[in-house]
Amino acid sequence: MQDIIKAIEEASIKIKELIETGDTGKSEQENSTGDTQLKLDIASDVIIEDIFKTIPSIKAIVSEEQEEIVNLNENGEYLIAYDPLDGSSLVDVNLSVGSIYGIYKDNFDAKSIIASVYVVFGPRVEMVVAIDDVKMYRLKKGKFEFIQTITLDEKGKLNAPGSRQNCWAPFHKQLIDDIFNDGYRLRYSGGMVPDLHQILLKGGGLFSYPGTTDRPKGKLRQLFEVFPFAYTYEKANGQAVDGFKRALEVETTHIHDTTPCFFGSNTEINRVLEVYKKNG
Ligand code: AFP
Repeated sequence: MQDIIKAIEEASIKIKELIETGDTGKSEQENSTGDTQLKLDIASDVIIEDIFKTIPSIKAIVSEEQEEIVNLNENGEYLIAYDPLDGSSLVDVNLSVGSIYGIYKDNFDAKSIIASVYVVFGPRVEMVVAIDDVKMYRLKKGKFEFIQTITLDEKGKLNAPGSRQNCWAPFHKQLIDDIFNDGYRLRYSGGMVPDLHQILLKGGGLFSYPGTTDRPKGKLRQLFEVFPFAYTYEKANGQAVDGFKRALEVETTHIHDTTPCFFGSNTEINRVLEVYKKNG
């Protein structure tokens, strides 16, 4: 596993350079769900794949930017699903973005995830590794240095409500309004990595990207985005659900499946479950 963490560190240093100097323009290509790929998406994907190809313990990889699974080493032990540069559309407006990695054993599905890593590219570059607990490292003079172990409080103060509000179910709108009426602060950048990182570091709150009338299955991808952060939030004493059950109990039928998702500290997630079970 340490060879994979080292590989992610190496890729992240190169992606930092790419973000600072690379072309933020659109490419001619589209990804599997018809989104026009940014040149940064493709370039960061190439950086990661080229490095992972040199790691014998990696059996296969799948990227949010690619259609199919890429088999690497028959005798490899681990499967990795990753989002090379999530929120890449925010780079040209100079907002924080990130890379997300889910490390799986035997299958690409929720119950097979055994570790998760995400990297935030913001004013500083920070990597958060979740295996048995959740540890944060910061890039300093070309090296990732341990900073702290992260644990969520029971209750938070931040609310990050995603998706199109005019497509929300009335009971979801009521839930989000009630949470703001209880004094929670709005913190939503449009990049799930910095948004979920902030809630983790500030001790708690709620990030939500529900199913909506325009996207009943949500927008965020199970294997590349939701399951890795669900693993991290659970290891940090928080929760991640789809509104009705643990996100890590969601079934995957296609590698690019999406799911509604809610991440947060226990108080807020229990509130979501209560409202969704009553209304959903
Ligand atoms: P992009 O990668 O297309 O910028 O989307 C970012 C993202 O996947 C995730 O990081 C955000 O939380 C979410 O989508 C933002 O979606 P909305 O723009 O619908 O709020």
